[in-house]
Amino acid sequence: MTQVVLGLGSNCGESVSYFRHAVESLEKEIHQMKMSSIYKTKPMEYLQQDDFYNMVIAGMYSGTAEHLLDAVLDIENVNLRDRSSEIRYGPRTLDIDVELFGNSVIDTPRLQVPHPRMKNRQFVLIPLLEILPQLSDPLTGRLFQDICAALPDQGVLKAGTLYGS
Ligand code: PH2
Ligand code: MG
Ligand code: MG
Repeated sequence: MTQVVLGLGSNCGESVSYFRHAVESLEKEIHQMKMSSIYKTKPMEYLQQDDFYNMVIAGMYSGTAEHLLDAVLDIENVNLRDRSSEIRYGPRTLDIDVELFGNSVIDTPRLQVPHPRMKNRQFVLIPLLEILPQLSDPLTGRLFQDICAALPDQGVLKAGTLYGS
């Protein structure tokens, strides 16, 4: 079993419903799941869009990273993700990124893990640290809490939880 970390994001449609639906689907694949609160976050990389909701889940997974990627892409599709009509870094109903797959370092055209931008993104790091405060970056060994603290404030605010507030 491998400890995996997934980042969820949404800024169109019924964001919290997509998150609930995604978590229910992922619970079939991922054991001992931990989930962060939901955060309201300022858009990064492509700024002319609505604020996002983001959360992070982590747990134990027994398959390969490729299989996990297939599973999350299926879940995105079921939740109205339409890649054919979208702009890079732009609005989406549901985005699920594989942030970490144990300490594996994967660099293929389909999948890069650790996610190449996670270290710059408080919308990933802040929810991640809520559930796994002692985790460190497989590439450098640095604690994610130190990486996160060194970033400027990016406007990541706790907004509630998946099943209540
Ligand atoms: N996802 C992006 C681009 N920018 N900004 C925030 N705050 N949250 C996201 O999930 C996000 C983003 C591309 O996937
Ligand atoms: Mg993404
Ligand atoms: Mg993605």
